[in-house]
Amino acid sequence: MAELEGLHFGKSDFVLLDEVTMEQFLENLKLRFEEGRIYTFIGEVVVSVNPYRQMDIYGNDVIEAYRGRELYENPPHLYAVADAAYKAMKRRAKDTCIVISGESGAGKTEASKYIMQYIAAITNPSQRQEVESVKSVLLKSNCVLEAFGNAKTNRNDNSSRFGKYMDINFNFNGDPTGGHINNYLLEKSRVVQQQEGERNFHSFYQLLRGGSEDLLKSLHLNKDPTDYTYTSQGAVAMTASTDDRSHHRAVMSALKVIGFSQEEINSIYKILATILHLGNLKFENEAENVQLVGGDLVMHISELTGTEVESMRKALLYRTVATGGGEVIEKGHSEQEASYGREALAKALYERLFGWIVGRINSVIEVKNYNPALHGKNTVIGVLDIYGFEIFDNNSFEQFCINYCNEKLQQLFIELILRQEQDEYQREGITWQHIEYFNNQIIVDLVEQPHKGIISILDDACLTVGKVTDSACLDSMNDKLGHHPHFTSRKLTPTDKTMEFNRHFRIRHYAGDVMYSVEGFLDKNKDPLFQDFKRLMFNSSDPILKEMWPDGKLSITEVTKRPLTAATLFKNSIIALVDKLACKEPYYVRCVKPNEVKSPMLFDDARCQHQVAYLGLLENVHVRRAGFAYRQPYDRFLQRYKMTCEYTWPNHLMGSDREAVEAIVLQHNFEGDVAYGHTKLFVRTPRTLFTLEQERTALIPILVLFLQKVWRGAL
Ligand code: AOV
Ligand code: MG
Repeated sequence: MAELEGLHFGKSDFVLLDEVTMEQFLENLKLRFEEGRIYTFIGEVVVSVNPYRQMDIYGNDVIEAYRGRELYENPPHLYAVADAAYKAMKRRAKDTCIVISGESGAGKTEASKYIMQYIAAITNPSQRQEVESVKSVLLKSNCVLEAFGNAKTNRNDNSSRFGKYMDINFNFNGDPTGGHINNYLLEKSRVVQQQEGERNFHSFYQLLRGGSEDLLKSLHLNKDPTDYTYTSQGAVAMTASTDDRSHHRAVMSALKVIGFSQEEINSIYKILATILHLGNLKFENEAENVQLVGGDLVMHISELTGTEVESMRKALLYRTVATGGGEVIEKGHSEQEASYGREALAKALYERLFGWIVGRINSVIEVKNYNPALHGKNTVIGVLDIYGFEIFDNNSFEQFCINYCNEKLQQLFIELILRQEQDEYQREGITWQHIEYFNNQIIVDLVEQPHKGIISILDDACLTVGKVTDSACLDSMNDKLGHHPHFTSRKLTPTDKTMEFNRHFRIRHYAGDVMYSVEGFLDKNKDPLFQDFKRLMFNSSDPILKEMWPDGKLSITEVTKRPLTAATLFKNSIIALVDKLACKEPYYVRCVKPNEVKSPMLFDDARCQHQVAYLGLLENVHVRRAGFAYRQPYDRFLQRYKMTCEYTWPNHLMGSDREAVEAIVLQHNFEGDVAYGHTKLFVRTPRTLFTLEQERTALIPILVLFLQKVWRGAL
């Protein structure tokens, strides 16, 4: 509200738009972006536009300005949302969560870091040592997770290639006592393959560029990333904005602050080096059997993984299989199988390393010895920074999972925003009119429904004995989903020239149509890794590596149960995530990417319009306006506007604040536009508050003069 006076910055809340149309919405967003106002409210939701430049709006003075204030007292900011979530948690002992969404490069991760910094800055005023150390681990964990989970993509030089949900626990004082990180679907295919213009995860380049000579020598590595297949395919080992060397130092120091031992850090680097060497292995066919070219690499790999050279060589070239009769035989790989097996191992090593690092951080920040009887209720703020909706030229299994996740979150958004509104009206005894909105449950069902959904069809195909091809799986989808309004394929719409025969299917997502190429779906879903590798790693002499491979304990004849498929594991984790979020009071940050070229100047209307549409922002404004755009507790309303009414200024003599508020409303003839709740005044149209604000702004100089005269004794 405070920003209402600065009208040339546009409307600080989209509910104040004269008309809720896409044109007006975009015009306001653009105007504010161009004026350097990157945040705008929709009620309690913050819409953020990536400024692509350093803004001087995150300093301690700004933090102080937002601390403990009400949302509408300051201009829109991430800090306002962070403070609202924190206040709800502290004052009302509510678990809250901040959900940050938007497409790749829209600014989610940066927003999550500012939110964490804000929470760290406003807590623990007495500087208690144990709280300070929890805070520093929480903050430092970002640096480590970004090193291992982020990479340069064509969309973002520091793109998170995993989803992150972090719970921060608080004691009754409102100080952080610990936390927990959940990670979702690391894009492990990047370890072995990068597109033109992209890089592998930062960690590899940081090690090569930043590691000391001694360290690199002990790992048998050279400094140059172009020497390694896995760090050179995208042909951009360097990026302008990524200083690998200084990041390496920062990560080393963060690991130490968090509490990783030197031995653990050594193991991490040994695993990274192993992966780089694995990528350089070459296989060659020799008289039917595949052989390894050059012996040194296998020696290095076995040294770094604490395994026998011979066992490593064997695992790379053969697999052990149990026959029906319980007999165990060794079967030589084809060249393709050997190469495939090596890639699967490299990906699994990295994925497990990442999972282990997250687990290790969790073990440090986990709340220990918390006794609610002694310490009061333990409350939580969750922060979700997860990949946004993705539409690429070629969409594969990863995009399918990511977009499904966004469908789930969108549903939660609509449901919670509506539910919250309805709950509040009910609590305050106000009648509420139902709002129509697109319920995307139908798309969620298309993907996740047992027996009928796409994931289930994929799983069935993966479980089928014998060779099932991707296109046979697509046939099965066509049979079962042909009638579904949000699913189509070339076979179902033969005249559609945009789809290649039998390879593509299209889902009509809430955010737009996405065409998926079914190629590789089954393999990525099954995600097979030869048991020989698992056993080998489990038998490593490096206890840390061994710890990452508990499933290697089983011998070949004991492995009977098929592990869950990748899609099902992901589905289960997302369902659990949604359950976690649904029981918390949600706060939202919706990030918009202004252009594709990382420019601080350019507001690309078409791109922004698309994002506003699929983030459901207009719907959000409608929902907010259809009910009552604003609500304020009587005492606060009175405090702010009492100067606009003769019966309430400077003090009222009425029985209650509510009656005094009624007097203000009556004096301005706003009766038709408000409703009186039990504790709050509800205002339907923004214009009402707007008028009051204008009147207040006009009165302030007069009052200031008046007060100055009083002080000087002139009156
Ligand atoms: P993302 O998390 O939404 O993408 P980031 O938070 O990594 O996007 O932001 C991308 C880049 O935009 C950052 O590296 C900054 O250069 C710039 N940026 C974002 N927000 C700000 C800000 N508030 N101030 C200044 N610069 C900013 V992805 O992780 O790719 O979905 O998977
Ligand atoms: Mg990110």
